[in-house]
Amino acid sequence: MIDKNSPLPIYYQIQEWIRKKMDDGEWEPGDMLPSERIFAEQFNISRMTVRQAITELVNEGLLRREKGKGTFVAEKKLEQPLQGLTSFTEDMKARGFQPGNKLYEFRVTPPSRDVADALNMKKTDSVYELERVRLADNKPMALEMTSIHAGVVTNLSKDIAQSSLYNYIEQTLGLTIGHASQTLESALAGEKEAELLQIEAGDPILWISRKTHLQDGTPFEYVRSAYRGDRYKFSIHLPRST
Ligand code: 16G
Repeated sequence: MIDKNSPLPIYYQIQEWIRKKMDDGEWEPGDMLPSERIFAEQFNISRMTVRQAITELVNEGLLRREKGKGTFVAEKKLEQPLQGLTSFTEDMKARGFQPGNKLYEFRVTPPSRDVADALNMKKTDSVYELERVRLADNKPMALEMTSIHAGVVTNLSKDIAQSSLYNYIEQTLGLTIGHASQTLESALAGEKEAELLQIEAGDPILWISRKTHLQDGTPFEYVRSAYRGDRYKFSIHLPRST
């Protein structure tokens, strides 16, 4: 399988061999790879070469290393379209995952200056501040820090924050969610994001900030969400504009 006379570098041939095992479904997400030693013996090559091949696939996100355990086939990333104003609960259900929430923070406070600016609020108004880790089939996908205008979205409770906010706004309060604007920024997880998302500090994350309005234009939500870089890729449809 490894051709030492080939112009293709050996580490690259190992990578192609691993990719094929994954494409053929022989190795599935969660499966543990043989150790570097076994690989090296099997192909009669150095462990350094094996490590180089594997490290690149880890960097690509196809494999993941767990300290003290080994190297595993990574979960497939979830593809999230960027157009369309949907909620986390809707997105997960549409994919057949069980949506979940871990609520870390729930409080009512005066708005910070940023939030007051974003939501056109006065200093004397109140916001609900929620900190939630969003789960799919019990696995952490994103950390959301949400500020909700308490004068617009009324009577929010911990129970509601533990299920779907948008469902409450639309079905219970009878309000119509209209449009949102978002920005995306790549970053590395700090200690807090790492702990809550069950990743390592320094792992890649994507910050998405969303400001959401009701149909009549009233802004009601300002959210900052950290998405796990190993769980998400984002797609967008681009009609040609002239
Ligand atoms: C999404 C939205 C977030 C919204 C939440 C409501 C982004 C970046 N964020 O996660 O703004 O608050 O859905 O979800 O898309 P829920 O109805 O399940 O609580």
